[in-house]
Amino acid sequence: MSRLNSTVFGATYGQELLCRRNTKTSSFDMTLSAILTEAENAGGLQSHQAADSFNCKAFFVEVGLSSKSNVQLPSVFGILVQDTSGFIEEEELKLFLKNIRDSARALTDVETKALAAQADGDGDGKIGVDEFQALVKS
Ligand SMILES: [Ca+2]
Repeated sequence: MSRLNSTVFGATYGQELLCRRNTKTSSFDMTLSAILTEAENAGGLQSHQAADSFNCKAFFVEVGLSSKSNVQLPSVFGILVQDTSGFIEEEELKLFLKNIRDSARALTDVETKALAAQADGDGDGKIGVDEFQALVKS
């Protein structure tokens, strides 16, 4: 089972990286819109517009991520990872909302730290795909 999961993840993630090399912004939008509806996307972002209003559990529910499958979530994770590290690092967490929609704001330092603390289950300073899925589903 875990072998199957990692194969699915590897394929999805590799595909995502390939897309990025071509048309950065449009491939993000295309991938995300295949997973989140426009209404989910807009609704979740709108209620977290004010600085320091970000609540990750509420956000994941509003934006519809908490109801996505364990096959879809690694694709979302791939969009949030800005480099080829395979992990979301603190600087990337800051841009979490912006990666979902360009016009959204960056998280404040306080929000970024709070999100990192919640998401980083093993405390190594970065968020792996398993930690991301656990956070979204928590
Ligand atoms: Ca970690």
